[in-house]
Order: sequence, then C-alpha cells, then structure tokens
Amino acid sequence: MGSSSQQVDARRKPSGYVVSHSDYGQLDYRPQTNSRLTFTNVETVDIYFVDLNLEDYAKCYDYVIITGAASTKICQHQNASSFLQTWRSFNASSGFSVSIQFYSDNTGEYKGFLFQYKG
Ligand SMILES: [Ca+2]
Repeated sequence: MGSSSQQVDARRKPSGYVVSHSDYGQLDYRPQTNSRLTFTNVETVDIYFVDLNLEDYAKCYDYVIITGAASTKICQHQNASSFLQTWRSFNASSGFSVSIQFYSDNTGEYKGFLFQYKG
C-alpha cells in the first residue's frame, strides 16, 4: 500500500526516468497504490514507456492516468501496447502541468513501469 505525491519542475530537470514505485525491478508494486507525479513549468511532456506491466484484466483494476490538457487512461488490457517503446506527447493544462497518477486495487500486483520523459 502506498500513497504519494511528488512534483518535478521540468525547467530544472528537463529529462529523466520515472518508476512506478521505489523498488521497481526488485519487487512488484503494492496493492492500493495511489501515487501522483506532477511535472510543472511545462507546455508538453514527451513520455516513452521503456516498460509497462500492470495487472492485465479487461476491467482495468490497475491503471495510469496522464492528465494535462486532456486525460489519458492507460490499461494493460486495452491500450498499454500503444504507449510502450514509443514517444508520446502530452500537452499541459492551462496551469503548465502534466500529472501522472498510478492506481492499483487491493489484489493482483505486477512489475510496474519505467518511463523516460522530456519536458
Ligand atoms: Ca491490482
């Protein structure tokens, strides 16, 4: 179980890598995760998922939502493959931010994700 909220100022840190949880690669993510990372001071954020491995079920119990000018929900069973290993651009909100929220339910944990970003 984990709940966290973090901000990255994209002017100060215009590129980098983000993982779904702190021990990504060693342990699966936790149940009942609700974490949010917000990029600030951006007009667009380009995101490249190196790895994206969430619970694969039609009902989309675990998911990622990327919210800027629009909101994009990523579900393993539905559209995850279209975000994997390709650069995707997300326009910021009017407040110049893009947030990535990761949510997991209380059962069925998987490896998680790793993405590269450019702000
Ligand atoms: Ca789950």
